[in-house]
Amino acid sequence: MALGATAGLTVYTLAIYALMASSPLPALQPAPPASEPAEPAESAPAPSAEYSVSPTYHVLEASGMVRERRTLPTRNFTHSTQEVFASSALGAQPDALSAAKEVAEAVLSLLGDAFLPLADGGGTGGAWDEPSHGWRSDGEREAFILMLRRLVPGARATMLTHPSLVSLPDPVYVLGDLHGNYSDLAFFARTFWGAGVPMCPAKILFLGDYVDRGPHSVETLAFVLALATAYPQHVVALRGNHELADINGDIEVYEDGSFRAQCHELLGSESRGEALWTELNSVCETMPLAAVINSRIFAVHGGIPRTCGDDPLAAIAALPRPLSADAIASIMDDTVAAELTADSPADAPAAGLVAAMDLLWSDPAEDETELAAAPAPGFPHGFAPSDRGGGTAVFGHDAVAAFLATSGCSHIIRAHQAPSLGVSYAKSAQVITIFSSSHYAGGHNSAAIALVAEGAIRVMVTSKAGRDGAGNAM
Ligand SMILES: [Mn+2]
Repeated sequence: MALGATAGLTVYTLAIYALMASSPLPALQPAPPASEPAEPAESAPAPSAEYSVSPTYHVLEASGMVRERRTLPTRNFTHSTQEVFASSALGAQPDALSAAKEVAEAVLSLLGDAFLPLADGGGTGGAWDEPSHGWRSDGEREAFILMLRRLVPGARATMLTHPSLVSLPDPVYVLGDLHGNYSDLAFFARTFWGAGVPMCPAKILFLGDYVDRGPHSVETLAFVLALATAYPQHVVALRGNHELADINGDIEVYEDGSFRAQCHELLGSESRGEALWTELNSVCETMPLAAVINSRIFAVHGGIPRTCGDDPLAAIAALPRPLSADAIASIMDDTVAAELTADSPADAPAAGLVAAMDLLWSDPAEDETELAAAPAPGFPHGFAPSDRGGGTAVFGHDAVAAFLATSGCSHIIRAHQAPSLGVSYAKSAQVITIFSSSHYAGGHNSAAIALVAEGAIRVMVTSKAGRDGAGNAM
């Protein structure tokens, strides 16, 4: 495959106004003239030989969530139409996953109907870590908790229907860290799939870090899990390093922003909260670890792995799940990770755990000279220890070039860091960082979303105007 023929992949950055969801979006800039003829899509899907008509239709509520599904009336249909319905893929869905879909839609309906924006909440002028939304009634909050707990087995089963490396065709919306920022997630949902996921032609790929830091970890994770469970063909939720129980359980570090503390708070008691926290972490252990869009765009929370040898995509696809947080934590020690990977990283014992750690934790190196000057045991050429510690890595130009060459990919989209514009470009713009939670940790950063479509990676960012770190309108 011709790596050089990707000049058509262009990147746009547009500012949109986060607080003005109803205003029309600015038009995309016209594409620059291509310097060479566009290469035909490498894996253009074969035209579908036959279409079926969905036997159900969706009734939406005002916020775009599915309120109910109705079956089309049958009396006006011909016999052949009925046969199409009977043979549709929907009808072939296994019962357990079908039941999970119903529960997931109930979770989404409760969030859409009863978890409502506060008049002076974070999204409209409150401080970054203060609630932007609230439950309309205790009864509805309890119903949500009940349905969320009921969702856990189906969410796990649905996650495990995906391989560890998910392949997606474009178009795909890609969102980075959300960190309990329900307000920004709701904004993106309204703006980009406001008519409901089933009517959105693009797939939706979340890059992890749904919990911690922001005020609504439980509801944010619930929204993403429910979307991914209700629409597994449309929505994929990857795991981030905050989907590790030793991180999201650390109340000492994250205090009120801790996912675990927020479970305690939402459920009104530590013991009830612990049960929900444990159950939701059991779903996190089943989340896929990376994705590849059109076999060309590698998408992951942190970065590329140091131990994957000559066929990194196959090695990532082979990573086992469920993958316990304890297993990853067991190697997160500078000396342990170094010993595991010292001689021949791809053959090292627990190379898979090191790969998983890198997928969740690594960053592009900021300083290439430092990277080249400081070889360290356990870090192959192109990699170096990260300031994050615990054996985590940063990767440089050479590591990116090797990964792209062996994987056949042209770009890497990842999250995990909070650029002030919501997006940043590294390693000759081959590594693109997307962060989808504005005002992160009291800062002034914008939130971003990427669209991979039509041979381009387009990025939109929310306006930095709106509120400052102290919650004042700007
Ligand atoms: Mn992260």
